[in-house]
Amino acid sequence: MEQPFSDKATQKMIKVAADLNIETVWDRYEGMQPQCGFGSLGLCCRHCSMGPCRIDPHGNGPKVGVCGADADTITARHLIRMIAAGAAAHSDHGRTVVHTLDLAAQGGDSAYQIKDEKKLKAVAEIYGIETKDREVKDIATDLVAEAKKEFGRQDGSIEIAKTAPPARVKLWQELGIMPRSIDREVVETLHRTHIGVDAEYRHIIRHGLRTALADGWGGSMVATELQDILFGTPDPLQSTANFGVMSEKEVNVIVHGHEPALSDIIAEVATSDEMKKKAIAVGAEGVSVAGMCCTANEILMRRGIPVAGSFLQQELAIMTGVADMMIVDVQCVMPGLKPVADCFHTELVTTSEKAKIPGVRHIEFHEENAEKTAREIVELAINNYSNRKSGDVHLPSDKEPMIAGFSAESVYDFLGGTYRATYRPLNNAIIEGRVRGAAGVIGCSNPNVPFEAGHIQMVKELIKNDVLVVTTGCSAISCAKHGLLQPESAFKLAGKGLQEVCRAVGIPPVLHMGSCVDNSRILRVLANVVAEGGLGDDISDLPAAGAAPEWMSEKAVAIGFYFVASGVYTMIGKPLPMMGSKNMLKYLTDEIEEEIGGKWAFEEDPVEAAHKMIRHIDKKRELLKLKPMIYEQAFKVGD
Ligand code: NFS
Ligand code: SF4
Repeated sequence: MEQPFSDKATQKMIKVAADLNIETVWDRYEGMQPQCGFGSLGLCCRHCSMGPCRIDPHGNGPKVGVCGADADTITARHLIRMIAAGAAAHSDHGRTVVHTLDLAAQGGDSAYQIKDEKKLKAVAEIYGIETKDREVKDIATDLVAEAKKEFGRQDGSIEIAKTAPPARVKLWQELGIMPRSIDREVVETLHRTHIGVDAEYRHIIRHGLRTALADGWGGSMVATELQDILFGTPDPLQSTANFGVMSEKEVNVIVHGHEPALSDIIAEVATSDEMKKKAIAVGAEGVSVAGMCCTANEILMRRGIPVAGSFLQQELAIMTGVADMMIVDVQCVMPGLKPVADCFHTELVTTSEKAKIPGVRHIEFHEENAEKTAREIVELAINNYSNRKSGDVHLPSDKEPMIAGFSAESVYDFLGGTYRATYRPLNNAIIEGRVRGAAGVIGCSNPNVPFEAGHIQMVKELIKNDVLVVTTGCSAISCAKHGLLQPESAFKLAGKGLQEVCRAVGIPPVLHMGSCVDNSRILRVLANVVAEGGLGDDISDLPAAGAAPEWMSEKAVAIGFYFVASGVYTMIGKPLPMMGSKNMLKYLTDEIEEEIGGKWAFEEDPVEAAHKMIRHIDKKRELLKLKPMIYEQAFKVGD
């Protein structure tokens, strides 16, 4: 299909797909056109069987559903169900991590250990757990008990959410949106959106905000913090990204999905001497593991495992002909992988008790026997190596080096130096006008826009204008593939002020902060910057913005809403599916700011979107009465 692919490896693989006549996500997207206008505008409802109903936005058709729900109600209900689904996905991931920490705490022959005791203590203290002179396993056991409550508590509030800036917590309490627990808010969303319950769109969105907060400052944060305890808090490290990370001479195992519990063990087992010997016995030089989507980000951040590609590249990875195995767990795994795998020797394996694909081999993974399952899987991959057909091999050699592994903690160390961990230098750089502000550019890729152009063009425009960028998820993978995660990119692409800061501390102008649940790291950084002082007393005071230029998943909707609820100006490309309601549009992109300090913005042109974010950043600089920027800026407000 006609798409300008800026990434050479993808370009080559798209050609392979066309030559072999194998359908990809882009072909299916094209085949789906024209997509339903009612759905795109958020104007259809299937919440009961008096429907389905659809609202006619312009003509003389119905303006309300059979029950009387209007466009405002229908769009709001639909949106907060998206939030609930996204929050559920992130938080269920978090729940698995709690279970894994439980196993590690119990010790015995568990494959998991507590790798970061310092972080264990720090997180335990958030929950008021005594840490002094206590055994690690006892602290962990208490933490597991507290973490479990975050999911099912009936009254009170999510404890870890109280680590937000005090002014923010107070606002949430006043608005009645302090989340009680993850499950409770998700369930209430489903209840409220059942036929004939909540019909007032602002009231519905209010609860959507609460549900989203239960994700960002709840489930996702628990996932990130506990994963750090288990697998280690990331520190900057080097790695590489794109299809070229796979090797023709090695057995290639691709781990795809989201949860690191399995992939971490796979990475360990696959790189063992024992498996290397087995690989040599079948004629390969060893076993190589590469990640896809957020699983990639998880094992990259802590182990430096290379990244094969992002969401839209999953089918193409199989078409390289060298993927001896692709193991998947949950989320963002396309059922469309199966027909592609059928054309190649790739062994596709599902592993989660929650996710199967018809006709695909299922080897169920449970944390209790992690190592055994990992061995079984890696051996299967090794045995599949001899089935590789040389005529099927189309492996592009393209790959890019990168630095990844930034966390709220490592930003501390980096900017402050080893002896003085602090955010002061970052705050000062903003206050003095070297760094204009900060932006989080995150999220998916979507075939409805030119692949990666949204991420890359936006990020380049931001750093050119001295905006420090943090990135996660598939956006981070796109940045990596385009060389933006290298310190040199500061000299080539960043404005002079940002360049100076990057040079002084040796960081790229774009910091990879992990997977999508790790967006909670960005929340933590924002809270730390507020706490450091000099930039207002709430996140909404900061010269900062967020963006998901190519979003597609419900998780992205949940993330966007928790950023808005945290006081952040949040930009996406294609609008949320609610454009059929003028009231909702006005509310979400304007009036809501008055209530919560953050708001949504939609702009499909990534450069223009970056300019809107910069305008917001400048507005905040002005309100804080910060010094003018030291150096001339490429984009000036008023341009
Ligand atoms: Ni995030 Fe990660 Fe990627 Fe989007 Fe999917 S892999 S959890 S949802 S597509 S960024
Ligand atoms: Fe139609 Fe109302 Fe039922 Fe939705 S809930 S399908 S708008 S009758």
